[in-house]
Amino acid sequence: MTATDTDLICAIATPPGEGGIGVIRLSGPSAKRVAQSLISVEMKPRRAHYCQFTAEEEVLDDGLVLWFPAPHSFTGEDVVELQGHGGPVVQNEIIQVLCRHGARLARPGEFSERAFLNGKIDLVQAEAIADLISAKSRAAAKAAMSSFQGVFSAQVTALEDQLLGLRVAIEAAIDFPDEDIEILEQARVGDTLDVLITSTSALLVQAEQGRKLAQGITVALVGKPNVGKSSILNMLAGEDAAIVTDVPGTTRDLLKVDISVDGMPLQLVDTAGLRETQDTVEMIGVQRAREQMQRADHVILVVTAADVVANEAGFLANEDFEALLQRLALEAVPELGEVSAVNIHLLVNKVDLIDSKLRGSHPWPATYVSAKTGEGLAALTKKLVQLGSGGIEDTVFTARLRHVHALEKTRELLVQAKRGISSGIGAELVAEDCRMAHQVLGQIVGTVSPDDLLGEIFSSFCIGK
Ligand SMILES: Nc1nc2c(ncn2[C@@H]2O[C@H](COP(=O)(O)OP(=O)(O)OP(=O)(O)O)[C@@H](O)[C@H]2O)c(=O)[nH]1
Ligand SMILES: [Mg+2]
Repeated sequence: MTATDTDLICAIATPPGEGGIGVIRLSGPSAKRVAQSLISVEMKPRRAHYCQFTAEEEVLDDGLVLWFPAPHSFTGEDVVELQGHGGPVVQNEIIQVLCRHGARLARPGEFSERAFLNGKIDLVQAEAIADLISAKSRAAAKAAMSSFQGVFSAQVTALEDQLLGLRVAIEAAIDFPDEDIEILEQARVGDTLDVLITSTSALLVQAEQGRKLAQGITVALVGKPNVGKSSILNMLAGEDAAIVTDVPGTTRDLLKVDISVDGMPLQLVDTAGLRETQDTVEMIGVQRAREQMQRADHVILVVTAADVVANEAGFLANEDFEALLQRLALEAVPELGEVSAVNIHLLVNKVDLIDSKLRGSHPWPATYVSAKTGEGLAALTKKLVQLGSGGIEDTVFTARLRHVHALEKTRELLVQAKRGISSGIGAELVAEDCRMAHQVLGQIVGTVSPDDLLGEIFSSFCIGK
């Protein structure tokens, strides 16, 4: 699609249902002419006119009409807003009249897509609008506003500029093919690459935080069958979302539940208990649980108090916590290899089943709960808030997974280019890595944006935005 594909689109821009005011938006070259067919006042640019909206001499509604002539509008096209009463029947009737006069219903996000195609905003800013609308906390709304104002885009663009400068230096070196590597060295290409790799890594850390803030983190509950994973999910969700029975292997599939802790969006994922099984369905469930363990932002490894209480003396004292965590995690997912204790947290459930005098001494930084009695729920909630808000106070802007992936790929290509220089592979290959890095980076703000990428981004928007 190009910016010239501009037929007239219309949509109800306010939320569905009844409201004091309902806004209908029109965008396209014929917006003014088509809107004019409903009203008798002659619209002036950027002025609010109070008038009646009529069709075939019948008054449908009354309210304000505003005309924003191109290019000074949200989409960069002629835009008209009809601000009438917020009733679904009356608004749909007006939409039908507009469609009879040549408008068509906008697809989700089509107004923002046009704003992007007409150069009013870049892709990151367009996504920030959607993030601002769906923000679940004040911190998320504030960070989305920063992205909309271009804070993230400016940093990406600065990287793009540096990368462009580097590519120019490399291409210049290629003009002297006999001595290209020496010339790359002279042009200090390696040093510039180091700087770029460091800046990309720093931006990646910020983008990852921004993603967690905007989209919430994913926390997977994993462990052996019957340890109480589903019971814990139900306790946190405040409803019986998952089936709980005393039969090991009850949960077969992933169950995702969105919860909010202290205003922080968080997705909990219940998983099938990990064990060797011949049951085909359970086997697939166990495989999914293992995949989820690698994909989630944080993993809560659930064990029962009985697993960690050795004897009357209390909790296993002779096993170092880190070692215990490694052992349990490796039992769960052998292919994980060395695990990062940062992302795996131990939850000891069923503490109600052990002698109360043993409960006081908790030797490890684990969370101790009973899904049956609710003991330890406050500590678990506190733990989740801690996981969800890790570093959030430093989060400057919102970002999305696709931005994070693009930055990771960019860094990978830059590292590859740097290795290429060190091993003397030839300037052409270094140039190619840098070209690809530049292209991947360009996808973030939309300097390079294949149509399918745009379709994917804008289809997640609400109608009328
Ligand atoms: N006494 C006690 N029983 C519990 C507790 N949590 C769960 N249970 C019981 O343990 C059994 C298994 O609970 P689930 O929540 O289904 O366990 P799960 O880990 O999801 O099991 P799978 O889905 O089979 O992997 C049920 O009978 C629960 O009622 C607890 O804190 N204390
Ligand atoms: Mg279960």
